[in-house]
Parts: sequence; C-alpha cells; structure tokens
Amino acid sequence: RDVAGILYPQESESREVKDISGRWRFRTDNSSSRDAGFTQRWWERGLEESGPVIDMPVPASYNDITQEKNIRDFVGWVWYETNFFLPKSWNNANTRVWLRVGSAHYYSMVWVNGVKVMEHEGGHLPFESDVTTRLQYVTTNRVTIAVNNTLTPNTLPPGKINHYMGRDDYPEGYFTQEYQFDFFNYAGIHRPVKLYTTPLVRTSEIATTYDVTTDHASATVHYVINITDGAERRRLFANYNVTVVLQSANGDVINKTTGGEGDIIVTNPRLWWPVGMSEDVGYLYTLVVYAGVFGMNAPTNTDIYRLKIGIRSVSVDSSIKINGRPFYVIGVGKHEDWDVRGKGFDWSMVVKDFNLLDWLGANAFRTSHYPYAEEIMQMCDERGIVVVDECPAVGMRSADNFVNKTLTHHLNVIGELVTRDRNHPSVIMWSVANEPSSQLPQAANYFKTVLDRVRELDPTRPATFVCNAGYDSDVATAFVDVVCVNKYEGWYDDAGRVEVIRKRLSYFLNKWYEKRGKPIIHMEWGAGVISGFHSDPSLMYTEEYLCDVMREHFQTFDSLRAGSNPILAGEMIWNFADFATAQATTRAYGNRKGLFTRHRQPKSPAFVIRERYRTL
Ligand code: GCB
Repeated sequence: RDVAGILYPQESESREVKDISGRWRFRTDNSSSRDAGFTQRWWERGLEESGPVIDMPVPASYNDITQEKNIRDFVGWVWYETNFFLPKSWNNANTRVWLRVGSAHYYSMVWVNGVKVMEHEGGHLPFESDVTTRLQYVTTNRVTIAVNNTLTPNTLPPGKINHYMGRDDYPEGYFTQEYQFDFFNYAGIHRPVKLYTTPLVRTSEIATTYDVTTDHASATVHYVINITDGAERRRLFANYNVTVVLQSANGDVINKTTGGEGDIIVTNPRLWWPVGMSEDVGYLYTLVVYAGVFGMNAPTNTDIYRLKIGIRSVSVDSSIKINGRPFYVIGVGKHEDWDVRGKGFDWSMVVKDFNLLDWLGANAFRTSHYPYAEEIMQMCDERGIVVVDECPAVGMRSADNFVNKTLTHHLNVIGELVTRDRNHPSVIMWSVANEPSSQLPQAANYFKTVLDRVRELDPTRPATFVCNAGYDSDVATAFVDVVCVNKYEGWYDDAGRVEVIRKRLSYFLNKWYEKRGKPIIHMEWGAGVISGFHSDPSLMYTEEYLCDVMREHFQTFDSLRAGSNPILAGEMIWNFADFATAQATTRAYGNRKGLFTRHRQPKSPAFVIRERYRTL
C-alpha cells in the first residue's frame, strides 16, 4: 500500500527547521497584459531590480495590509521575494533541504535563486520541493513566489471573471472577480514558509489507523510508512531499517516493532476523548519512527520523526459514536478570518480562538469552508475539539462547476487533504463540499465519485457534504454517511418570524430523516447581529433577536435528540465570529452572524450558547 503525502516539518535529532517567514518584498502585476512578471522574468533579476516593491508580511493576506484599494481588491499575479542565508552545516552529501509553503492562495509558482522549483494549484494546503541542489552556501539565497488569486469555474472554490467588454458605460478593460461563496477571497502567502532538512534516507509519510476493542481493554495501531531516498515518493523500505516505537505522553515506551508496515498492540490504552465525554481529554501517544540504512558502511544518521497520535474509533449507525459511545456535536462553523491579517496564520489569534471555544464549551467545529492550518489541527488533537474537515469546494452553484476539469482537481485536493490530516484523532468526518447545487442531475454522479475517493483513501471515517438543497430535490445526499444540512429559520426563511421556528424546523429535520434515515447534523443556523444593537421585543440584527432565535431552536433540537430514536446527531451554529465578505447590499461590513465580533468580544447570544453548551 503506497501512502503518498507530506509530513508536517519538525525538528528532531536528524532534522532542522528554518522559518523564513517575515517581512518580504512584494509587488502586484498591474501591467495591462497582467503578465509582465513572466515576460520580464522578474524571478531572474530580482523584484527590486525590475520595479518598485513594498513591504509585505508573510504569513498574511496582502489585501488589508496597505491603504490601497487596488491592492485590497487586486485580481491577478502578485510577486513575493525574500533572501536567506543557510547554516554551513546543511551543506553535506547526506542532507536534503526542503522548501515548504504552508499554503498560498490560489495558484503559486516558486523559484529559488532564479530556478523554478514548484507550482501548486489551490490555497489552504501545503506544498514542498527538494531544493538541495538549488542552494548556495557562500552567499545569500533568494526565493521568489508568484501567487494568483483568480478563480474560474474549475477552481476550488470556483469563481468567474466578468469582463465588461463592449460596454460603453464602464471604463475600458474593466473586469471583476465574481464568486458565489460568502467570505472575502483573501489571497497571498497565508501560512509560514519553511526550509527543513532531512537525511538522504528519510521518512516521507506515516499513515496510521486504529482498532479499539469494544471493552476498551486493547487497541491496535496499524501503521504504514514511506521511506524514500530521493525526491520521488517511492517506497523503498525493503532496503532500509525501520524501527517504530510507541511512547506514552510522558515518554515511556509502550511497545515497539520494526518494518515499514505493521501493527502495534496497546493493552489498556488511554483512549483519545473529546471535550465532555471523559475527564481524560485529548490524550496523545507519540509514534517515533527511526529510519536508517542497513550495512557496515551505511551513513550513521538515522532519520527520526515523531508523530503524535490519539487512539480512538469513529463509527456511525443511528448516531455518531466515538470509542463506541454516542457523541452529540455541539459546535460552531468557523473561518480563518482576522482583521488586518485576513487569512494569514497568527498564533495570537489561533490561541485566542481556542480559548473562546473552551469558554463556550463547544466540543467541535467545522473547517468551513476549506482546510485550516496544520497548527490548528494539532491544537484540536490536544484540546479534544472534534473536527469536520472540509474541502474548499464552496460556491459550486452552477452547472459549469460540475465538469471533469473541476472533478479532477477536486479529487487531487481530496488526496492532499486526506493525506495531510488523516493522522489527526480530532478529525472525525470529511466534508467534501459546502452547499453545492446538489439538486442538479449531474451532482449525483459527481458527489458519488468524490465521496468514493475519500472512502478509498480513508475507510475509517464517515464522509459527507453539507447540503442546502431541498429534501425534495437533492440528489446527492444518498452517498453521505451523516446528513449535514444548513437552514436559517427566522432569517433567510420566515425572516423576523420567530414564532414559526419550532414547527418549521422540526418539520424540516423530520423530512430529511424520512428521506435518508441517517443521523443529521444541523450544520448552519443563526442570524445576523450587529454588536450593540438592542430591541425589546427583538428585531432582526439586534442581540436579543438571535437570543430569541436560539431558544426556539434549542427546544426543537432537544425534542429531536432525546428519546429512543434520536435523529439529531449535532448542532453547529453559524458563525463563531463575524467575518469579512465581498461587499454586498446584504452584508453590513461583512457577515454579522458571529457569536463574537471580529475582534473576539462576545455578543449577548454568546452567553446563551455558553449556557447551553456548558450544561448539555
Ligand atoms: C450559508 C453558507 C455560509 C454563509 C451563511 C450565511 O449557508 O454556507 O458560508 O456565510 O450561509 O451567513 O449566509
């Protein structure tokens, strides 16, 4: 079994990491052809030699950093560049150096010292390349990254460029980027850029799955490891020496074995539990993988990689079960969205968000509507926050999205997502899309293909997509394991009419259950609230209004999750915090459905959710 994928960069006895994020040079390509960077080969002479540059932080979205409207709303190629020196110790025949971009939105090309080393399509997921032979040690090195945020019907998420050609009432050459998803299309280098070393023979990927006995007395960790001695990801461990040691959280050796593929038995395992199911939340073991070369004359440096794992099982029958016990999801839909930095990774914001999740008492979130930073996934493992891990397939609202070109890319993204995240115990379900037009006839085959691919790559977790097509018109939820639906009673439906929520919501959820007979997560519900707006009796957009909407929803949720045949497996309110969107008449300075403001201060409905989640 081959398990191509890429590991998170990590320091160990055999590996070093150098983060080259920071203040980079930057320029947008404003030329009328939009591709002066390519015709003038900006990567060869350097950005400063070929035009004016400005400061740009990495990681960050570039949109909100300057005072320029045309940078905030820029569509096309932007160019980033920085220089770095390397430690002399990296310059030896047994060391490989990798350049890894945590993510860049949307299409990226990377050069090192004027030589192209990689290209990648899609934001939100990491990409890397072996740059060993491109580096210099006597002088500085230069890395250039060109990033294009243009979205087309075949990108994920999809979009469309609207040309106003032949329109005398618009400026000449005018065009806009349109998209059907409800968050701002932030762009740039969103996650850290790192260099890291490995020995020539290295562990390139580890895939783990678990079996837990029903009495929890024993567990088996199955692992498959890729060992490579080149840039290619072939499995070569037949010639190499692999030792795998399972350690407890405090470093005690639990068990060990050898070989690139095998099982490790754990008696009386300390299982991984999410928040609320046990006192023992987020327990992680460490799988230490030693990979080296056989033989007397072999180089002595063994590659050492430590993978944190949590032993647990996930299953779905009439409910979602973790370690065989029913798990009821109480969570939020989130975004990677913060002021100034946009979607740029920032530890302060990430840790703050986890503290707020804890304050709320939430046990889960969905990575709506794209994969989140790896560091966030690691924190979910440690804090026992369950994740529904979502693909960036959002806004697939027209027939020209459901074509082979999109499908091919979608399958690639799923490969990258599943191989990146499969070892995280916090991930309990894959979501392959949000609110596609799943009433279109072609959606059935499209989603069957996509969901089949997920299950082929990972048979151990349920898979779904999040649906807002009608229960009477959707054709694709036949292929999901858990029915996930979005519906805004009292907002997009029956706006302002809180009194119909209970009846309408329970009718709706029951219809879905009749249709598919599968557990349901109510994935999105809520109402817009402008912090500081008040009214009694409540009115839409006031803090009181969402509190009223909540109380009605809770009554329905409680009647559907109780009893001998509960149909509801969870509730996730939309959204954790206010977030930026494209400008629109329906969006007052962004989407205001947050429990918290964009600055992470609670609106009064946050206290209502906290009261529920902490006592449920
Ligand atoms: C939805 C979408 C989400 C939007 C939300 C809203 O159904 O899935 O991306 O932000 O509604 O507030 O309209």
